[in-house]
Amino acid sequence: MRVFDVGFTMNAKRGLDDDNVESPLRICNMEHREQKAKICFNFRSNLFVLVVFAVGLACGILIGIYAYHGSKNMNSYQGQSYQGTKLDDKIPATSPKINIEQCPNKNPNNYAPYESSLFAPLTTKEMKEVSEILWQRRYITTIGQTPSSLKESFIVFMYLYPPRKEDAIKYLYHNGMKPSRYAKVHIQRGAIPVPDVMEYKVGPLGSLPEATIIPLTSPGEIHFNSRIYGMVEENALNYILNREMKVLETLMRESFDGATFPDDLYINYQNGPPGMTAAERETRFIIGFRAVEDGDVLNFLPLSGTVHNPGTNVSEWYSHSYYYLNQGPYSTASDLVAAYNNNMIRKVRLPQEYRSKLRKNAFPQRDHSLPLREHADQPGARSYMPKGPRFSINGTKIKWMGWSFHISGGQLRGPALFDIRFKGNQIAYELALNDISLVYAMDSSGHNNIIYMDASYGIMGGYTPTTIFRDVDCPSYAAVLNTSYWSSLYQKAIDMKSICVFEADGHEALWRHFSGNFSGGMRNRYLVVRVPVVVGNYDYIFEFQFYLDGRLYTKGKATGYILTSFWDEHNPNVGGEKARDAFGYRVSQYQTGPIHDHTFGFKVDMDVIDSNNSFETIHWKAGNVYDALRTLSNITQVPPYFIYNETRYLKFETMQKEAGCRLDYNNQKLFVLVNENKRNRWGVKRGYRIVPLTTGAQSISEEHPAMKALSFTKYHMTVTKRKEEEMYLSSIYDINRMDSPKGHLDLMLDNESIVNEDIVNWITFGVLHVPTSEDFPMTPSMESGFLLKPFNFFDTTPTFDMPQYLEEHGTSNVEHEPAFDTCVEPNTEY
Ligand SMILES: *[C@@H]1O[C@H](CO)[C@@H](O)[C@H](O)[C@H]1NC(C)=O
Ligand SMILES: *[C@@H]1O[C@H](CO)[C@@H](O)[C@H](O)[C@H]1NC(C)=O
Ligand SMILES: *[C@@H]1O[C@H](CO)[C@@H](O)[C@H](O)[C@H]1NC(C)=O
Ligand SMILES: *[C@@H]1O[C@H](CO)[C@@H](O)[C@H](O)[C@H]1NC(C)=O
Ligand SMILES: *[C@@H]1O[C@H](CO)[C@@H](O)[C@H](O)[C@H]1NC(C)=O
Ligand SMILES: *[C@@H]1O[C@H](CO)[C@@H](O)[C@H](O)[C@H]1NC(C)=O
Ligand SMILES: *[C@@H]1O[C@H](CO)[C@@H](O)[C@H](O)[C@H]1NC(C)=O
Ligand SMILES: *[C@@H]1O[C@H](CO)[C@@H](O)[C@H](O)[C@H]1NC(C)=O
Ligand SMILES: [Cu+2]
Repeated sequence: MRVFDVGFTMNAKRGLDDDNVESPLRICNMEHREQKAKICFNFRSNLFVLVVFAVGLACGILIGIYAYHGSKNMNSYQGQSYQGTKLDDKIPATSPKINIEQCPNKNPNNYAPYESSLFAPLTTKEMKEVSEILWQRRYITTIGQTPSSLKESFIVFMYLYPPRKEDAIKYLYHNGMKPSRYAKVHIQRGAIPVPDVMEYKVGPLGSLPEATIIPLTSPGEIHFNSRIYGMVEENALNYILNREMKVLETLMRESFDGATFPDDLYINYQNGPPGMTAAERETRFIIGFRAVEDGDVLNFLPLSGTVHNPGTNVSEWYSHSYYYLNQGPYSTASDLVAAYNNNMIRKVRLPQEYRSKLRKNAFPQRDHSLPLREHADQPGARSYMPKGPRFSINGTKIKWMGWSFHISGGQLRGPALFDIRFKGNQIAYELALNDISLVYAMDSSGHNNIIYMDASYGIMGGYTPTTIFRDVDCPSYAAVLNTSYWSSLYQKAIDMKSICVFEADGHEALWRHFSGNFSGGMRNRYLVVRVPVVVGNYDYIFEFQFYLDGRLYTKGKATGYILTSFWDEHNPNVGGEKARDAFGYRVSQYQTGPIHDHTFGFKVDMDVIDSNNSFETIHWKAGNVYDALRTLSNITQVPPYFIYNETRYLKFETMQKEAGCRLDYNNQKLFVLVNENKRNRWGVKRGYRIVPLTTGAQSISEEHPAMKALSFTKYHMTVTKRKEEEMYLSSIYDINRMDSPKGHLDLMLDNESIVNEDIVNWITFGVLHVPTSEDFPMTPSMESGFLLKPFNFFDTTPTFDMPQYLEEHGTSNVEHEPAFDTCVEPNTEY
């Protein structure tokens, strides 16, 4: 688990003048440009340069011009005559030099081993160490191989157990000792007489003989039947259902265009929760076409059932509650087949040749029968770094333009950042994704009431590994960090390219002003940490954007395949229009897109300057002037200069006790973390504002059986006093033990004081997803998030320590960004 570099080739230097800007430009502005660009990018020797000099010359100029961000040459590129502006006349001081040199490709990474970082995700090496400790001490029966049955004990998950905050702060700020690294390990213990699931803390890492194994749960506390689904269980379920599939063979062939199991059909088990109590294990399944991939969720069929599968003894498992086209339940597959054969139930016949079209309908490939859009055969706009990266990576510590922070995270909860500082100030100790919940609604026997809590599957690699797609997820000049996850299937750590870091050009002004006396502005550039992950059908993209003015955006985006439900136009619950049902729209020939939400839960442990903070809710009010003034003074008369008796005003409130808050557009509030003991130059308490950018809110009631497990979704923001043991806002087991949840957010709300305390804000945001035909087969990404924004934190606009653009009219007072030579975007590979 290391950081991948941004590529490192020093290329032949080719200086060129910019005399012939216009004509070579036109040469390159043709269909073949892409091909030529490749030749240019691949310059590796002077000989080659000579051979293709002419092509290179034209192309190099083009690339230089194309990428140059001044407006001058962009205008000629557009074929318009160039109209000089004052801006261009002043910056840069020398006219841009066009050459075909590759941009300096300084590596931002110093390759310090992750293990040296306090917060780094657990590395492959460390996971190996942890597994060896556990194997040696016979905590597990499965050693280094795929577990073959639930009767074995094996390691299910493994990730960093972060240091205690107190110890970390001592080390980071007060020359304290460096805290050791520990792993958190989940072990499914099928091999013991009363099977269960245990959690352990293992470490210190790197000290093999001395390492200790500390149980974090007591035996039996996590019921074996609350276990997380995995391949071992799926294989056992398949084993149980294989013989039933034989019973259903004819029914399936007749109904589903000749399809057979397992060649054309597969059994999907991800239809949780598995029962209402911790002791229950009832696994619903539904049949789907294997059209585009093994876990195809776009082509479910109206055939479902349930497997009773508690414990480890597969001989005691059985299937029941079979449904066909929502007709049932039938206790066995044979009962269903009997009803089918006696024509006692309504039947479905998918049209002949239907199966042959499935892949075409669902595979996300360019449709070559459609004409390309105009100019779509030309490459799109690109960015590059003229003098190499302005950020650095040391282990997992990132620094950029006054910001510094550590990247962390793990396979279950996904990405996290620690010790975020801006201009030497503490801003946040931890900013971490904790969970993603989805509550589905649909009219389908196998699928209704599905609830997913994605941390239970593993957000960063546990369930589905991920990789960065170069030039799609991030620009090609991004640096990529690898992280590892523990594969419970193979019982070893697996490395993946999971995080990219780059400076982005926002192509806009961060601020600007034009007046008679001056023109001034600053181009908005920001650092991006982006983490695309995959959880089954959905891909999520998490993103942290660090701005020059101290703002920090956190975003969650959802894309990928929607989960569909079978469209049955003769379903009596479908209305007359035959185009939608109560739970969504028909989106394809035999598919509906059932409604659901994607709700992201983050832990945001801000430390505004230090950890003694208070939470202010500032009410954005409107009312009469008298009431407004009375909020802070004792006036008895409204002053005469108010020309209206109604005004807006602020009402300041310091939240005293732990509580959850919901956004309410009719009673708007600002949420601000302040440090009561630190004031800015103007006497105002220094703070950071939390701005939710959400569009979703929980609508299901507190009585819903899953609402305890999902209690973080009740609020947009929950404020609690920080406690080491209140690590996450949900427990990965709670959705599998809805009657006895043990680790959800509501349990933290015990009325403690949050004034001048170390406070955690649990922030919930998300999107309500009503899939439409545009989401089939592929959902373009939807986003939501929140913003942390300095709020009287600085004495003045905090960007005047950066180069910027300014021209004081009628004087020689001029400022500009650093000058640069145009260069060719490096051909980075990652
Ligand atoms: C598994 O269940 C079967 C059927 O009830 C029983 O005969 C067998 O003894 C059980 N095996 C174990 C190891 O308990
Ligand atoms: C990288 O971080 C380590 C501490 O983890 C520190 O000792 C080292 O000096 C750092 N290197 C650079 C180049 O900053
Ligand atoms: C990152 O992970 C990828 C995928 O496993 C691997 O091919 C690559 O070598 C890793 N890179 C580093 C620097 O470890
Ligand atoms: C603004 O510019 C005008 C015209 O150049 C000049 O007369 C005036 O003094 C300037 N004002 C200030 C405040 O600099
Ligand atoms: C926080 O406040 C407590 C008591 O009010 C005080 O003892 C402690 O030193 C403060 N911590 C910081 C970092 O200021
Ligand atoms: C308002 O009046 C009360 C009683 O007269 C007094 O105690 C208090 O200090 C006054 N508050 C302000 C803000 O003037
Ligand atoms: C403004 O409204 C308040 C509340 O309705 C009322 O008491 C007050 O007399 C009004 N003042 C004026 C100047 O109308
Ligand atoms: C919280 O504490 C206050 C007093 O500090 C008390 O009035 C209130 O009932 C308590 N609420 C709960 C839910 O315990
Ligand atoms: Cu969705």
